[in-house]
Amino acid sequence: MRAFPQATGQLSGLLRDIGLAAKRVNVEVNKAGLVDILGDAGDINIQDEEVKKLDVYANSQFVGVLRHGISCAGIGSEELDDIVVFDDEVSNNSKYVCLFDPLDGSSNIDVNVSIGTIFGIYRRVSESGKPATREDFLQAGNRQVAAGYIIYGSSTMLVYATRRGVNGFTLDQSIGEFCLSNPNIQCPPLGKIYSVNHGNFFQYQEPVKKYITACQKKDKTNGGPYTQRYIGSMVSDVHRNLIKGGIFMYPGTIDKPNGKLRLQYECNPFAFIIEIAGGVATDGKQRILDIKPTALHQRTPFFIGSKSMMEELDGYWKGEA
Ligand code: AHM
Repeated sequence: MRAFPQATGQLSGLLRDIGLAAKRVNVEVNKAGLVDILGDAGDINIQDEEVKKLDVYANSQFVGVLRHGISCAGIGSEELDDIVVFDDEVSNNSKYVCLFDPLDGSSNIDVNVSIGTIFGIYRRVSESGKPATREDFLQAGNRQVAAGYIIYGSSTMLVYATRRGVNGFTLDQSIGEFCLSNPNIQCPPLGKIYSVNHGNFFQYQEPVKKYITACQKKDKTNGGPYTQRYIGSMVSDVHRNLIKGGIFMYPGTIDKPNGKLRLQYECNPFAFIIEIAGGVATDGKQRILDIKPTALHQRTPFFIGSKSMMEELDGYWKGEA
C-alpha cells in the first residue's frame, strides 16, 4: 500500500528533474579544466559578482529541466534578477515552485575545489490553474516541503530532506544513477569542527568573536580541542559538518551587516535540512526558517550546525556566556 495514497508524484518528479540537471552539470564540472568552459563569462550577476561560465551553464540546465517537467510552476535563481514563471497549461497546474543557487562556491571552480547546487521546494500559495505569483517565492523557509543540495566533489552526491528525513545519494558514474548511500542522516549533537572566515574576525560582532575565541580555547576538559575547517564553498563546509558534527558561520560584518549569503537560495534549504537532521540554524537572533522574506535576493547572517554547539553560541548572543 502507498504511504500517501493522495500523493500525485509531482514532488518525486521534481526531485528526479533536479537529479537530471545535476548529472548534466556534473559532466561539465568534471571536465572544467579541459574545455573552454573554465573561467569568467565576463558578465556581472544581480549580486554584483563575476559570473563564471559554469554558473551560466548550470543555471540554464536547472531552468530547462524544471520548465519542461510537469511539477514546477516557476523558479527563482540566484543567477537571475527576477522569478521565471512557466506560464503554460501544465506548469500552471503544477503544485510547486523551486528556488535555487545553481552553482554555489563558484570562485572555487578555477582551483578544482568542490562546489555545489542548493535548492528549496515550496508548495504554491497562488491559485492552481493560474500562473505562479511573487508570493509563491516569498514564503518563509518553514513552508518548504523539501530542500537539498548536490555536491560536486571527490564523488558527486545528492542530499535532500523532506519532513520524513534526510537521505544522501551518491552518483554511480558507471550507470549514471544516484544510489542511496547515506540513509537517514542525523547531525551529531556535538562536533569538533568550526567553520568561519577568520580573515573577517575583527569585523564580527562581539558575541561571535567571543564564541570563536571559546572554540580556539577548547581543550580536553571542555570537549576540545576543536578544529577549524573552512573551504569557502558552503555546500562542502556544511555537508562535512552535517555528517561529522560541527558549526558553520557566515556572520554579518561592519561593512556588510547582513553578511553575504542569500536567505532564499542558500540559507533556507540548509536550515530545513539541518533541522530535519536534528541540528539548528539561526541568524543569531531567530530561527532562519521563521524569517519572512521581503525581497528575492535578501541576505542574512547565517549560523548552522550541531545542536549543542549552536546552543553554546546562542548563550553568547544572549549575553549569558
Ligand atoms: P558564491 O555566491 O560566489 O558562490 O559565494 C558563496 C560562497 C559560499 O559557498 C561560501 O560559504 C562563501 O561564499 C565564502 O565566502 P568568503 O570567501 O567571503 O568567506
